[in-house]
Amino acid sequence: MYSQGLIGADSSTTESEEFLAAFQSRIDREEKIEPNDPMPEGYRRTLVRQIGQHAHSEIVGMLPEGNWIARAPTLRRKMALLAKVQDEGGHGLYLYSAAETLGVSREQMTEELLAGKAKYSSIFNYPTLTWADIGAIGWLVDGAAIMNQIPLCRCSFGPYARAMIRVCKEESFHQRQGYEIMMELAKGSEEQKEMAQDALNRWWWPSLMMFGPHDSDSQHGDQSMAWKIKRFSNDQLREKFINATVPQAKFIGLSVPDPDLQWNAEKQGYDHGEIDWSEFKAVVSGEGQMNRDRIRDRNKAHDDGAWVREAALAHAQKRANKQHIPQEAAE
Ligand code: FAQ
Repeated sequence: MYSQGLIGADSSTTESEEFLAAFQSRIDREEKIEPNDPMPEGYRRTLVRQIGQHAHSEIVGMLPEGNWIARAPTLRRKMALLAKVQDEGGHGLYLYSAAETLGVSREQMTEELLAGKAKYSSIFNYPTLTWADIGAIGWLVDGAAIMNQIPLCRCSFGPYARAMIRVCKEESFHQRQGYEIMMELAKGSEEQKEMAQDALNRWWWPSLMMFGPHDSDSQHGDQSMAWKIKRFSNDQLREKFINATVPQAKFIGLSVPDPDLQWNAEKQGYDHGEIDWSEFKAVVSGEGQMNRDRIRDRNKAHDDGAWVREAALAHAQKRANKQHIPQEAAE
């Protein structure tokens, strides 16, 4: 999805087998790869793609929840949500910084996002219709994000792995605040319980889509696993998420909207129904309910923030000039 210019030309054909084997043995020895280390072009491109998409997801992911800050039901809920949305912005910035170590600039990545050319997680193209959606996002979306990101703390690329350690600590708080909202609603009035169930009904399947296509359809999965960028496949992580989350729903008296869901004692996990992959494909290709709104709102936020960037730049230039004068005088 990224333009060729951003990811870089594919020069993998010029890499010798010896070079590729030496790189693979570093990976196999669990050595961390750092930005200035020699690396196959395909490895660099995979990371720019994945980290860039991940960073954009964090930034676009601020929008559905940001929509509810002014309508949070209590001051405590408002403070928690505000802090969470701010954390997501911070996660985006760590991730853009990690991608920058691979030779792409944050400005380039931002331009791709604003032009609607960059991918970000499908989940953020669904609307947040009620307060219970904020609970469902924290519980399910952050829950799925944690399941996917804990193994990324052991990613072979150092800057991505280190960013993930900090991100995961914050995501755990996000998941708990979401589950707590759902728990309170589920034990509240009939209307509140219905609202919680309705949110679970709408967010369950999109949350399962966050893990990506089935392994058999995953274009990048095998190579990313061999390079130890990914430690588990899309389906393995999705199964882990289902197995962890179904008992949490039961515990608060909500039902998972999947008639085929059944405990399978032999595999010690749940059998479940199939995702609607046509919906997934439509959302990923820009036809989800909120794709256009998200890009429009990001562009507006970017334009509204122009004065902040200009002021920060002017301040930095002024400081640089000040520092420069005594240096010249000293010469
Ligand atoms: N949505 O070959 P694979 C968060 C694309 S968490 C959109 O299997 P891969 C926290 C994929 O990019 C959400 N596109 O790809 C938060 C590829 O397209 P490409 C973000 C998807 O990379 C919580 C194509 O399909 N988390 O933001 C999706 O091996 C609450 C083929 O797929 C991450 O990004 C999808 N769901 O595996 C924030 C985690 N799934 O590039 C605010 C890091 C697949 O060829 C509020 N990323 N695609 O055009 C990953 O772990 C991986 O990139 C996967 C996909 C697992 C997402």
